[in-house]
Amino acid sequence: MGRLILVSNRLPVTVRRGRDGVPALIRSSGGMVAALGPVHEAGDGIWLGNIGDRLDADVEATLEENRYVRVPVSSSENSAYYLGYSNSAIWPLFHYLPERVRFNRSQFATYKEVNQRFADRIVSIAEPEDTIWVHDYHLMLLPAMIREQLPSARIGFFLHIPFPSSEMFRLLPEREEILQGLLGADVIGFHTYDYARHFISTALRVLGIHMREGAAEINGRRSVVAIQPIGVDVGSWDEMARSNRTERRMQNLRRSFGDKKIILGVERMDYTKGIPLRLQAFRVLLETHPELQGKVVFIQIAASSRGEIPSYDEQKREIEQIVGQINGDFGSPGNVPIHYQHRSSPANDLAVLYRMADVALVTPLRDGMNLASKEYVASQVDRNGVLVLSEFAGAASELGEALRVNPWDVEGTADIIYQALNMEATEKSWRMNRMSGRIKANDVHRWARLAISAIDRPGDTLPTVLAPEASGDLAGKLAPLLNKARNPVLILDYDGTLREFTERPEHATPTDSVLRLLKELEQLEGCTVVLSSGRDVWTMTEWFGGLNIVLMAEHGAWIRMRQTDEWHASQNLGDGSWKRLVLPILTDYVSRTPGSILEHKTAALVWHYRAAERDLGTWQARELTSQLEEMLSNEQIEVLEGARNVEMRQQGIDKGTAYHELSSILGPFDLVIALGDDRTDEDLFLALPGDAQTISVGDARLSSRYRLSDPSEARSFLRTLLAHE
Ligand code: GDG
Repeated sequence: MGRLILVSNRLPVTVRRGRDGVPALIRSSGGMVAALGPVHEAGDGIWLGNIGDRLDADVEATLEENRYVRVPVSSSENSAYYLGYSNSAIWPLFHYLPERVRFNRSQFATYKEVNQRFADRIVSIAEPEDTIWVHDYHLMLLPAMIREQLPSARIGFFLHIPFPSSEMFRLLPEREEILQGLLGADVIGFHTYDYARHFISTALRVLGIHMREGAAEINGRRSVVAIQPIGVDVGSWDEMARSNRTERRMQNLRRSFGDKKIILGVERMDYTKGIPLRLQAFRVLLETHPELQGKVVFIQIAASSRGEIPSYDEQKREIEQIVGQINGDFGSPGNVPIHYQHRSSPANDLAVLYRMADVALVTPLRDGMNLASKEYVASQVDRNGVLVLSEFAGAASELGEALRVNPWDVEGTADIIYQALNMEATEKSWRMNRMSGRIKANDVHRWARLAISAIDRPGDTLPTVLAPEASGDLAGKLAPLLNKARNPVLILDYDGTLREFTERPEHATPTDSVLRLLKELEQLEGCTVVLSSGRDVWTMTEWFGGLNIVLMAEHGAWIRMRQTDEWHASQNLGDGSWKRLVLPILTDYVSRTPGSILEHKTAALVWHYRAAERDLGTWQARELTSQLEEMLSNEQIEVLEGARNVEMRQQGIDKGTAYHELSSILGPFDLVIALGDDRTDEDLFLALPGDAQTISVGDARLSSRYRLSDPSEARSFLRTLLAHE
């Protein structure tokens, strides 16, 4: 396992000199830094980014000691690359505000130069085993630039902002280049299903690349789209909110505000955050409910950000004007309706406000995720506040118990604020409880762990190219080998190999033609015919019990040698106590993924999503797989992604070990012909001798010698093989 190389536009630290003049590094605030800071500090990895263009030698040395690698960006480059292309073109466009977009070719040229500088620096330090994880819209060309120089590097990319619909994206003059840049990554992560979907349709529309089930093959390599919703450091917000300091501060604030209800807004000053419309909604609230005047106070924190960009400065002036008007119209001595702060507060001061606020107004016009909404929930230790959340924030897809608003509907927002202020305590507490449970289970540390393991995912080490399609006379080629062999074995998988899939597994009963074929194979002189399936004993007996062939159920957990024999359990079969651990999670996935079902087996549990909405099922499967892999890492349990299913099964029970068991009884075999279609068959293919004739059916990337396109081709191959007999 190599090192983790994190890459972001800015390094996550600032340098401050102590009284003794010695430079010290202070960790910056923000979600990504909270997530990755501890990963970086605890590991032996490297973090690359920009931190000003001129540094003293001792500062450079301190950075180096802490494994921070500076990529220098001059201030003129910064204006073109960061303030220009990144924040005056990409940022507004990706937030659906094209009227704010300023495209400029020379700024793009600088963006490209800076990305190339990052790439060259990475290439100069990366080692073959390293995992490179690139962050955000400032570095979208970087994955392909690294790939060009390091073709087999493991590269992940994560976008913190929305990925817009293709209608919006295609306004970008450099649309092809940006997409190609991203597709250089092995995994491209987004916060939500919608952004991932937009990316996939944009890849098709702009580049003509078909991403099937969220993945595309690019120059013989797989690029996968992943949904990775970022979380917050729940533990740390909870601790800050419960601290004695917070208690003391709350008492002080209570003295200033009396029993006024507190409405809170927290964000960077940014036109995407919807502050002016929110203030207008507050005005409408005071107008339509005059009884609230003097009874509520609105605290708006708008930490300064990107002030050098004219549109940010305009936004600041607009907000200040509205605040002035509302305070002028509704305030009186001793009653200031809006407390507005245009500077950053320390995080523990935010925790005080989050804990106290009766209502948090999070009403961005668009937001990739929005961490403030989750920080509010994490700090609501008394469970007596209400979150009002814009439907255009990524967080809305996770925080379903928030009161949802369309921020453009000012009157509607005012109505919802009123509803929030008047909500019953029990309702507040159940809503908050449910959200709190969810954000705790998906905190930022888990996000980082899962995302990093997705980049290193062993699943992706499957062969990256398809086996060559078999020519028409594969049977003609193999028949002489079969005729010559003294003790051959023919191993057949059932679902997806001999028989087409159906929406529900129980509907895939063998057709007459499959049964007829198996009957004929049963007669193959001197050849052991094995039907090796993931199905349970009961189904195998009912469907194939009458055939005199070897049957394997549950991937070899059970074997029946002859028609007249009993089924025998594999020696590796345990007591199944691990199932209790995973059943609650699987039940949750069944309810969150309409159409999916759970299958119980002796040595396995299988979540099937064939009947679920195609892309949703695929992504839920990936999420489930990562969650289970993490959870079961200390158990003797493996998690396998099959053909539209995820299977958890005991280790040591697979088609490969079942083959060895069979071979020790009926072998050695001098010819093996094996047909299969998914990962469970890969176990068999890998266990077979090098000269085995392995055939994959369908388009899964398995280590087979040949490939047939579907079960009907597989059946006709077998029929032709019989005909040559
Ligand atoms: C981008 C995406 C995505 C705010 N004021 C102060 C302060 N903050 C902190 C908050 C929060 C962070 O800034 C803001 O995070 P958001 O997620 O709300 O928004 P962006 O900065 O736009 O972040 C966004 C995020 O990346 C992560 O992927 O969610 O959609 O736009 O943590 O607490 N922190 C301190 N003082 C302040 O006054 N200390």
